[in-house]
Amino acid sequence: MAERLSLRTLDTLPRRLRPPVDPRGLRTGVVHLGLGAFHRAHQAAFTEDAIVEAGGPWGICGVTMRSAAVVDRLAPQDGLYTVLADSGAGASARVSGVVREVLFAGERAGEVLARIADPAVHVTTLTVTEKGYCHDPATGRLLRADARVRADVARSRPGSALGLLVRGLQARMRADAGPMTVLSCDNLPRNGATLRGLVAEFVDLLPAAEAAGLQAWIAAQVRFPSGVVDRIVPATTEADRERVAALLGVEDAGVVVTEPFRQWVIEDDFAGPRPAWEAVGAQLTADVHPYEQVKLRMLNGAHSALAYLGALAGDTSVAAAVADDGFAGLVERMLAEEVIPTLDAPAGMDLREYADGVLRRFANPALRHRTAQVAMDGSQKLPQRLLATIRACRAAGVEPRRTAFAVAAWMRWVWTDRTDTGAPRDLDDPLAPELRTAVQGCTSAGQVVGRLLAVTEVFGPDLVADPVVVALLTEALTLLTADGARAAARGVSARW
Ligand code: CS2
Repeated sequence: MAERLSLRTLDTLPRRLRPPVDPRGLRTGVVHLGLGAFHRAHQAAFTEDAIVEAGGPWGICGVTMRSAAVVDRLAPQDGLYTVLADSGAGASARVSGVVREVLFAGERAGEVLARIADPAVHVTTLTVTEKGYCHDPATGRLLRADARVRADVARSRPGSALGLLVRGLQARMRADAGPMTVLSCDNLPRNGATLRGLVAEFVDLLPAAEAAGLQAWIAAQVRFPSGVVDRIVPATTEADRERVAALLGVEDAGVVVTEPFRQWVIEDDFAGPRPAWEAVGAQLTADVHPYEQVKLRMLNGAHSALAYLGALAGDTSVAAAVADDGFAGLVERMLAEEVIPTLDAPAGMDLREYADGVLRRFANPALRHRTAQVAMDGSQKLPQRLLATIRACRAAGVEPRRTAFAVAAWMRWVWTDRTDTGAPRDLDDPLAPELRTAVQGCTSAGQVVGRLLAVTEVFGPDLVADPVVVALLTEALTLLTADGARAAARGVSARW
């Protein structure tokens, strides 16, 4: 077994691969909840670059939420890991040293709370995925009956992101440790305001005396800016780890592979000090909303469309799905004719160019982003990615045919238990039991559309009442079922 990447082996690495900031002297100023690959390739990379530009004690205490796996990978490496950015035409690698502590909330919640209450920490960031917010995706409200919420309201050593945040902020209030910025980095609409609302709803569930003081303290001391994050970061594979080991000369169990592109737009609403992210390409702005709609409806909407269509057709990667002319044509026209006309372009942004860029990025052959990974948790993703476009088109009196086709592909994914090529499909979704029950025994596309549209956590109350939407979905699902995704998409691309 080769040696492992760590502070001890750091000086054996080729100089150009070493972290640009000496991790040994770096103090912690940020707590991050959800230490997955995305955080390591995105906010952590921005933060390390910001330290190079402007200094600051902005080491990160990374917290994993659902399992100890990432801690097991990173703790023996003193938090070090490699970011390999690959455009498909060329790659560059660098070891990052900005993550200075790693904690598994399931075992060390007390330390996480202490960190959030530490006066040296000024920012808490989150990437806990859509389902990590314990909210109703259609309304953004807290799922008060959710088992994670109920358990965490009752205990002082919580396990959910909301529980950790609320108890951490409570500890901070008690320690009189000063203001805090809580910055969501998940693909949710109005993520800052949504998180602020969820925290407030959670606090309301605490005993009255605790809730009153805490609610007022949070309102006065904590800011929840919204943010838009973008970088494609697929799950790391064994082949990626082998590739990086060959570069480093030591093993790295924490490798992340990504694209060169990265974007971060942040609402300029901080409670106190922060890393100089704007010095390294992040954009600070008064209103992120237009950027957010572009990102969620264009990039993520197209991603989900390709993921369901591709997964149904047996394309295991997004790059393979976008190489299919029928799928690419459908998604291109969805963006051009249904999504872009309903968006307000942020100043200086050309949405046609953005659409081309998105499809080019999806085609990156180096990423091998699995369609099944993007297809996961559709119930939490559909509202902001695809249904928002359907609503905007309907409000403008337009028929959102292609967006409905993408939603029908999700419905097909839920309904069938085999892909078009006969492989079993795995419905990986927090609402899987409800969705399976909804489509049980259905024998026609029309029935499936009716049953799934009635799942209000996803579709709200309005879409089922719109006969145009029902008809478009039924037509698309009928085609997808009869012809399979590939032939159906090819057919409609030629006809519509
Ligand atoms: C993807 C996103 O998994 C998914 O649902 O659409 O993670 C996507 O790769 C990122 O938002 C890109 O910024």
